[in-house]
Amino acid sequence: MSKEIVVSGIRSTGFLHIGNYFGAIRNYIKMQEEYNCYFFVADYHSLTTHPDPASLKPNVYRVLAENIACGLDPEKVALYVQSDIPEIPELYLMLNMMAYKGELEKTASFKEKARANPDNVNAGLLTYPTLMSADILIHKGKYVPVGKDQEQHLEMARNFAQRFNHRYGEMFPEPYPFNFGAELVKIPSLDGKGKMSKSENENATLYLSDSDELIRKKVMKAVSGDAPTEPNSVKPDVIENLFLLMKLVSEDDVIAKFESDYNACTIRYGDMKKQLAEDMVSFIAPIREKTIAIQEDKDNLHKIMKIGKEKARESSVRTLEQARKMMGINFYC
Ligand code: AQP
Repeated sequence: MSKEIVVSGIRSTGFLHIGNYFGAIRNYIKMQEEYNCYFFVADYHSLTTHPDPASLKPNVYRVLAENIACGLDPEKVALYVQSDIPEIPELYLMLNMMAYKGELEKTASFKEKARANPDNVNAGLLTYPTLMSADILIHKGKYVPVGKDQEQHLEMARNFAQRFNHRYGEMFPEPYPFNFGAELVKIPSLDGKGKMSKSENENATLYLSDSDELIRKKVMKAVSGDAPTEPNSVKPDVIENLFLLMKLVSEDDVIAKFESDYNACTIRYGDMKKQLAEDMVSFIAPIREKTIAIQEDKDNLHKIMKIGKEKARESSVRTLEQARKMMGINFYC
């Protein structure tokens, strides 16, 4: 039986963080064993907000290296760079004919980014969901391992797939976000304001490249507030966030101890943060070290990119030919 198809990408807009890891990459690594996986560096998507050529190149290499350092095996998956696949922008153009201005303008991420950068509300930003749909549909992807912030984009991808199928005939499966049956994840920033991010909230985001000292410094500065005064009281959001982070990297008995201290009102947030910092250091340091080694070997990275490109183009060329035919764009036969 043929394996089900998985597609997901990460923008090359900076250093990867534990939100990218626990929201997306952790699932990539699990899924590579049982699914037919296409994972890519979304360099075109970066241009909507980060058009600087000098930083694009190192960012692309680093995202590739960080994915591999986290455990992604380029022999098991197609690991490629988005702009190496010319069929993606062609399908993007086709899907744009089925995407309406009103629905694109209503997308939460568009509204957020347009508000944050009023001088750069470009058409690429508006049509981000159609490019993301093309990324997925070009391989007829069924599952998309992503963080919670991508839920709405996936809903739009399903709409575009349905519209194409309705207008031109059955062609695309409807893609769904995937997290092994669990809720999609959102890793909060350490200041309690929004999510960890590559290009915002840098002091409140834990990057996979942070030094041990920097990790300790950031975690110790995490917002915590006053200790509880009533036993078994409801945790404020910032404390929920600290426990959420602890559940990602700490041992069960450590978490249980701090839970019980919290409920007994004996918790010392300083101690909790110290423990969390050490557990984060143990998690991040090996990935950081591996990334450095992988990044140094450019020849190997080029080889990996080329192999990934070949694998990804095989299915992209097939899909695009089929889409052109169904749309009536096949004049030489
Ligand atoms: N904080 C987060 N928690 C859980 N998942 C997250 N992801 C991002 N931040 C979190 C997931 O990581 C994958 C790659 O994200 P992206 O590069 O495509 O873009 P993004 O969502 O805009 O991520 P950033 O890091 O915040 O980037 P910038 O700063 O460039 O905008 C996605 O699966 C995403 O859900």
